[in-house]
Amino acid sequence: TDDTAGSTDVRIERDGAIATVIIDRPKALNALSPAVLTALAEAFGALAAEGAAVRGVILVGAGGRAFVAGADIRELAGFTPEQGEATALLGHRLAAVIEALPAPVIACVDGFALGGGLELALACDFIYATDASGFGQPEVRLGLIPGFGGTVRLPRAIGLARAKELIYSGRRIGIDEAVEIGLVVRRFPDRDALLAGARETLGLVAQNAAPAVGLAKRVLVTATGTPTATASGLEVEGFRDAFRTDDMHEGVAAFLEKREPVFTGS
Ligand code: CO8
Repeated sequence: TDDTAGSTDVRIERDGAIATVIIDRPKALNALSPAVLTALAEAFGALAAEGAAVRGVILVGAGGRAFVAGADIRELAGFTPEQGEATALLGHRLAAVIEALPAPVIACVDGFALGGGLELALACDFIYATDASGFGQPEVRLGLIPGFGGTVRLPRAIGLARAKELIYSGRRIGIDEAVEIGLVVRRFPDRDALLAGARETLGLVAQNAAPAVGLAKRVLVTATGTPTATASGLEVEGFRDAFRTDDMHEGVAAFLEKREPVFTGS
């Protein structure tokens, strides 16, 4: 494992082609200050710059009590409307960077994922979580609304009616309900099992053709929420682009020759 020092609140650990981005601000339950949002965008930007050398990313909170307990309420308290807007834009920009990364990003939730924390998890490709997790969009309890994709990605993840019920009530749900409604795709008994499970999945991803995984993510991210004809067009373009890659020709040749493919990531 190669540790790369980043900012004090966000750091990247590397294990070969798998990167782990750690939000390490446990005293505030990893709350997203503007500095943390900026550091996260820089971390994901640095991983994107590595291209096919990064095959998967795990996003996790340090401290064992929270993934992220939301925006930093202490900082929000004194904001003007314009500062609120700027912070929401920072969050949306971060989500765009995560979605633009060709490698899959798994949000590994162990503890609270609330408000902006749940929105951050929703900007990842999917969520794995431990039995000790709790989820919610409690913004209306503070007189706020979700500002970092909650009204956009939560309905896409769990359906409009369920998202409305969670956002209007501000209630917190546990792991049983989170799995039942499809917010969490896999549950684990504890943090070690959670991280091992995420690494195992990303290990499978890393065996596949990197350009194909990247194209699949591009289509899934950009097509979601668009009309059927638009989404289908995006899929056709992605399918076409796969034929431009060496790995596609290697993958089909290997199948026909009954051997294992040797992918190069190009
Ligand atoms: N911001 C700042 N500090 C926080 C936050 C937060 N969101 N959450 C917890 N903390 C701090 C507490 O103030 C406390 O600090 P201290 O020890 O100095 O008093 C410490 O973390 C531990 O917290 P608690 O003592 O409250 O721990 P409990 O176990 O009693 O409760 C909870 C844990 C339930 C998670 C509770 O802390 C809580 O409800 N936190 C706030 C959750 C919340 O409302 N989040 C939504 C915030 S609004 C939002 O996210 C808007 C999204 C728009 C984003 C725009 C771009 C980012």
